[in-house]
Amino acid sequence: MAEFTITLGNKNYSSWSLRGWLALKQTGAAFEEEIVPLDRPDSKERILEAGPSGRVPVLHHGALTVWDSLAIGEYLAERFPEAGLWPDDGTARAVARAISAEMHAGFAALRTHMPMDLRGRHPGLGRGPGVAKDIARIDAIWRDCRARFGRGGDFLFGGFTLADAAFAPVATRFATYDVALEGPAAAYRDAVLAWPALQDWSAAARAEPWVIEFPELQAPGPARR
Ligand SMILES: N[C@@H](CCC(=O)N[C@@H](CS)C(=O)NCC(=O)O)C(=O)O
Repeated sequence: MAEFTITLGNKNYSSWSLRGWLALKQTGAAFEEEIVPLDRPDSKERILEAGPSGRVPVLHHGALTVWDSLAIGEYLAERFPEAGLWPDDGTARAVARAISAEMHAGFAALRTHMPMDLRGRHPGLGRGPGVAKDIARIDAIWRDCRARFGRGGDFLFGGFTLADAAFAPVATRFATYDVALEGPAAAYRDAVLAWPALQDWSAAARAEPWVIEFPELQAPGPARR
């Protein structure tokens, strides 16, 4: 049995699960996955068997249970310092934590109106109130980090960090909803989408049988224009 087990929601839909899973994948540790399909009659009960918050992802390490993607990332960063989950440089690390926290606590409009649907393509949809402002702020974060800290690689702080895990489900949404980006922001989105771990996750998402219908993506309305 692997040292770690991570409980996840559907890979097509569960953005927080993707963040926790990318962090664990980046450590190189062996792990097992338990998938609990979301939005089904028994989902809550099954998630509560995995962790006390009733939310996924949940990481199990021996007798320890860690819930919440941010806490999972921090735990793994402590356990695997060689994995570079946070930037080495103190200034870069502070900014990486700030933007990860901003993602964790914010961008409600984008998360509400553009639900993650990895294998779906909904060009032009999802433009609900506040989404354009969220997109502009994310575009600014990506450009700023790439310019100030990105010289050592293709990610926000060069190599892949927890900040990239935090924004990975945003990169997939920008592809799903065909959000126009330019220059360094577009290049960064493409680097995230091409990341082998994200490709692995996406392939698994495409193979999943479960479908969740989002009313916002069905009904005609202003968001479709
Ligand atoms: N702050 C949490 C959010 C976790 C979260 O909202 N997960 C969703 C799936 S993406 C969930 O568990 N939904 C099931 C439910 O609320 O019943 C984290 O970062 O892990």
